[in-house]
Amino acid sequence: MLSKSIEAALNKQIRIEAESSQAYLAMAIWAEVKGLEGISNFMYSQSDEEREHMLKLVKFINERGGHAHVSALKAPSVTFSSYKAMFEKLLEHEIFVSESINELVHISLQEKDYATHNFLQWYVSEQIEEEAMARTILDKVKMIGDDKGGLYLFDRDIQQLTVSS
Ligand code: OFO
Repeated sequence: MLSKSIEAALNKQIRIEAESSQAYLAMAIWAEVKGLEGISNFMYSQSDEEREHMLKLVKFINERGGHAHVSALKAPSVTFSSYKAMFEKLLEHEIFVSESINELVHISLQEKDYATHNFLQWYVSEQIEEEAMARTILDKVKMIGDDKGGLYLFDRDIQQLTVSS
């Protein structure tokens, strides 16, 4: 059985994962409108993954006798000054999510809720992967600079980058 405070903290994380999904959907749409098809497809699948992360939390809360909540979401940014700015925002967001997961892990230990602690380890690993991926992408973007040919190849190749969900 989940304690009320753990249930509330997990529900907060549901909102954060849902907001991540919306933020990445907005990025996918922006990239699509700009004709960056590969980047757009990549962001659509990142958005889907964030929804999976949200659903995993929903199931966990309900299975442990809690009640998962769907709440109002903060509107994401829908335009970006450049695709580099968009990926900077992606890394910034992943760092924010990692901090939120770390805080959850901390609460679960404080309350000696080892089942929740164990469940959260999947999110800890996922965040390591996603932050690393966002950094790799940004390194490539910086290398490309204003080279149009480089952007063309990057847009084609980014579709091969995936993060396991
Ligand atoms: Fe939910 O995985 Fe990153 O944000």
